[in-house]
Amino acid sequence: MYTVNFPGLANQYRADFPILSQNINGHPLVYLDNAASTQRPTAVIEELARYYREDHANVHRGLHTLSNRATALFEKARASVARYLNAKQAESIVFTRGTTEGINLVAESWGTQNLRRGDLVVLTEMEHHANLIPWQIAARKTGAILRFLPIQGDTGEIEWNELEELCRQGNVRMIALTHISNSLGCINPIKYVCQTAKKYGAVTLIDAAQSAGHAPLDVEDIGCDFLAFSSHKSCGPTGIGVLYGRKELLDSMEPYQTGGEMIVSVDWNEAKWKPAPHRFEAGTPHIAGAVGLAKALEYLESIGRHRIEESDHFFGLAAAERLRELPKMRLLGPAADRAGIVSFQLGSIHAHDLVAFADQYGIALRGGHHCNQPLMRKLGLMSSARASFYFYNTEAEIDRLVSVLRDAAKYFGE
Ligand code: ALA
Repeated sequence: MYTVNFPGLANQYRADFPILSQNINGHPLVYLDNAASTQRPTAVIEELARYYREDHANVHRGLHTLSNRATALFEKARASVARYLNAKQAESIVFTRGTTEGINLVAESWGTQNLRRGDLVVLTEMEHHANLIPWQIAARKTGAILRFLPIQGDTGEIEWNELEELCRQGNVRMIALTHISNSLGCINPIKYVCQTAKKYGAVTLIDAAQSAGHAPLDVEDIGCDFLAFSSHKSCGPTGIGVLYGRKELLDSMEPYQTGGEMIVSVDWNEAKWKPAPHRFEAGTPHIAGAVGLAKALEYLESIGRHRIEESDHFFGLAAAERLRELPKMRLLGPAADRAGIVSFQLGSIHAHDLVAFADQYGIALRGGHHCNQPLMRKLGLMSSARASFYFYNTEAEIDRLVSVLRDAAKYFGE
């Protein structure tokens, strides 16, 4: 039926997600809001409970057995994340609250220390607010200038050779971009961007919020300086995320927050910081979150990230193919190489109305500007509706989505 084949991971793994087997508003739940947050498998839910039941104490402080056990688990989680990203050292992994905090940390600490008046920070027009506003603030504080690689209409494609042009012309110090766009579903050529940046001595930051739980990521191969992602979009707990940074860069940066456990020594008027990652982890961290995240990454690896990537590819293409059948459908994002994220505008129906209509039939979509206000404005939209898929979704759920949207079009007179 489709030009791509259903990889069928749901047959094997859907049962691992207890939340999916419920009715919403009298209909079986069709969860298509995975770009906002994925669901958790039983293995992660149970690991969190087990940690609190058996191993919890504060980390890096106590000398007692429980504290040592919690510390060992927390540091083991760091090592697991490093392995997952193929980082050379566990010390390159900073635990944060999520992608947003990771990018804020870099923009504030690296940015305000290194950017000078007239330096360029290059972003794309499809950045999430979390990879835009921190740079606006860093630019305001330092006199640096933001430049945006433009997208080409609804497909979101970018002329990547413009990056090299920019690098040739100006003093580009930082290139920060998303790997997978949360609203367009484009997959950006991050390795090419990092290679170009290196040629011109620019530092790179990858927003991997939409890719870390969906595709293989190898920071050595990509060649990035920083990469941030969130656990809750990768089957792990909320409230925890990861910032990968090249160790020498992290060690050259001032702390983002200060307080307990990030210091070597403190006097009344001054303090000395620990090396990275601990200088960036002031206060009691989200220990259970780190333990749960390690379990989530183990779970994803047991499925195979290539298989998840292939599954996303199927859903992105198949959903786009089917949605195109609907009259007055305006689809956003690229035609071919796309992730499992499909945003659209159906006639003149407001995205919020569409989401509310779909919810009555148990379908969870997102509608709004997706934290991409300037992008939506450029596309001439106030908002869009978005279906975002994961490996536990089924082909039948695409059918259900299309059928409910058909009914919505009738209901709203389109
Ligand atoms: N960044 C998340 C999304 O795109 C919340 O929905």
